[in-house]
Amino acid sequence: MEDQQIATLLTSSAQFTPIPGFKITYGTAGFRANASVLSSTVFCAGILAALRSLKTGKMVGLMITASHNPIDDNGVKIADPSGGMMAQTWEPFADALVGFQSPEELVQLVLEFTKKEKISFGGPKSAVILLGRDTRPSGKSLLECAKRGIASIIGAVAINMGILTTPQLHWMVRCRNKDINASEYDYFKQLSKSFMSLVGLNPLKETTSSKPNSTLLIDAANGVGGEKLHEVKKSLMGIELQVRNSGKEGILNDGVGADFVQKEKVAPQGFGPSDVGMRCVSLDGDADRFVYFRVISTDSNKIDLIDGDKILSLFALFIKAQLNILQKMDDKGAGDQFVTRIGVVQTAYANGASTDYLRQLGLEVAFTPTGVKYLHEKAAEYDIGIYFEANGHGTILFSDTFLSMIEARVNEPMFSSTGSEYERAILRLVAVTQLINQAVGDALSGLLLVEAILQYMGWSIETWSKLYRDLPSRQLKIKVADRTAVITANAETQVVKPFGLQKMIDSETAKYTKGRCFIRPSGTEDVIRVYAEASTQEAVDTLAQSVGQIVGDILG
Ligand code: G16
Repeated sequence: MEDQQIATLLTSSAQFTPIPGFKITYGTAGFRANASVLSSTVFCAGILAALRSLKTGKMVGLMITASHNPIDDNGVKIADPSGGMMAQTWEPFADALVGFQSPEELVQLVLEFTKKEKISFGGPKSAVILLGRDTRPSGKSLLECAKRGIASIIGAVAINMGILTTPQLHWMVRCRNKDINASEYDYFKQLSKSFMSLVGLNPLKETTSSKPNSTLLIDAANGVGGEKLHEVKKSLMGIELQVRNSGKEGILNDGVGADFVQKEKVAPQGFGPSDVGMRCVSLDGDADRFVYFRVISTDSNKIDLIDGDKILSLFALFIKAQLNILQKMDDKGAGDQFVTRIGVVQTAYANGASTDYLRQLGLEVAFTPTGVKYLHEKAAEYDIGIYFEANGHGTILFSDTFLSMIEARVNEPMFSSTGSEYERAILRLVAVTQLINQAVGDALSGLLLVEAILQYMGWSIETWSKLYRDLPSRQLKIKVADRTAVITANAETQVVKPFGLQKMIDSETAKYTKGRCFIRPSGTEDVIRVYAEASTQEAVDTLAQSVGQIVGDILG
C-alpha cells in the first residue's frame, strides 16, 4: 500500500511544485496570498485535510476563501471535525508541506509526519473532506487544486458543497460529525426556526413606541453573504432584510464590507445620508464577520460604528438577564441552582471602554492574541463563553454541561412551553444555542441574534450604541519590507523584536492622555497593523501616525 501511495504522491505533486522563492505560512486564518501563486499551496492543503481526516477518523472541511482580503487574493483553511479551526499543533507541518521543493521532498515530509502521528494509509476508515468556496473568481480553479491534493491520498473522498459562506461550511462539518442533517436547506431552516422561536418568546410590549424599526439595511460586501441572505429572507417574519452590495453592484470588499466600515469608520458604498435613522449592518466577503452602524450626518458619510465589542456586550447583557431570571426563581425553591461560569474573550483591539463596561457587569474578561482560533479555544473553557474581536468576528459557546442542564429543565414533567417567565427564559436560552453558530463566528446567525435581542429589549440602534462611549481609536496598515521581523508577546501588546522598538512606541504613547498603542504583523495581509487609543480623535490620529512613522523608519 505504501508503495502505491508514494507513487501517487510523486506523480501528483510533480504538477504542483511551488514557485521558487515563494514563502507562505498558515497565518491568522489559514494560507492567504494573491490567487495567482496559490495552486501549489491549495494542492498541499488538500493533502493536509485528507491526513487530518485520517488522523481523527472524522470528516473535516476545506474552505477556499480570503474573507476580507481584496478580490485578487484568495486562501485556504481547514476546519477540524468540531467545526472549529484546524488544531494549531498541525500548523508547523502545514508550513513545511507547502514549502516542498521537489516531489521526493514532499513524499518524505508526508511519510515522516504520518509516522510521527501514527496515521496509516489504506486502513478501514477513509478520509472524507467537505469542500466549499466563496464567490471569488479564482475559487473554482483553486478548488480543483484542492481536489487533486485530496485525490493524492488513496481512498480519500472529497464532497463538494458548492458556493458557501465560511461559517456554513464549518457548521456542516460540525453537524455531520454529530450525525445531524446538515444540508444548506437544513442550515437555513435552523436559522429561521430558532430566530422565530426566540422572537416569539419576547415579552409583549404595551406600546409600540419602544419597538425597534423592523427594517434592517445590509451591506453584503459584494460577497457570498448577499445571495445567502436572499434565501434567509424567504422564511423570516417580523423583520425586513434589505440587502445591498449583494454581488453585482461592485467589487468584493472594495469600499464595502465589515472590514472597510470598521477600519475607515465611514458608510460603505451604496449607503449615505439618505439612510440617516436606519439600522445598518455590514458583513465581510465570506460572511463570517459583521458590524452594525448608523449614518449620522445628512451631508456626509460619517457613521456611528457599533463594532464587535458592542455586539459582545449586547449578547452578554441578554444572556445575563436570562440567567438572572433563572437564579431568582431557583432562590424561591424552583429547583437546583444554575451554576454557570460566564466568560468573555477579547483581543488587544477591544476598545478600553468596552472592557471596563464588561467588567462593571461583573463578567470575567480574558484576552488572547488576534485570531478566532485563539479566542474560540479560550471561550470553550467556560459554561458560556462569548468571544468577539472588535472587527466583528465572534460567537457564543455553550458547554455540554450547560446544554444538559437546560435540556433537563425543559424535560421536567411540569415544564410548560407557554408558561412562566422562568420557563420562557429557559426556552430563550435554548433558542440562542440553536440560532448561534457554535462552530465559528457567523454574520448571518449573529445578526439575527442581534435583531431578536433588540426586539426583546425594545431598543433602537441609538440606545444600543449608548451602552458605553468608545474611546477614540485609529488603525493603520504600514507596508514594510518583511513583516515577520516583528515579534510580539503579551497577547500582542508588546514588541519583543526588533529590540528597542517597544520603548519608542511607549515614549510616544506616554505623551497622550489615556494613550494606548500597539503594533503587530497581520496574519492575513502583507502589512504591520498599528492600533491606537487616546482621549480625543485628534490626539489618537497623531499618535497612530507617529507610531506608523517609527515602524516605517525602522522596518523600511
Ligand atoms: C481573519 C481572522 C480574524 C482576524 C482577521 C484579521 O478574519 O479570522 O480572527 O481578526 O483575519 O487578522 P490579521 O489582523 O492577522 O490580518 P477574516 O474575516 O479575514 O477571516
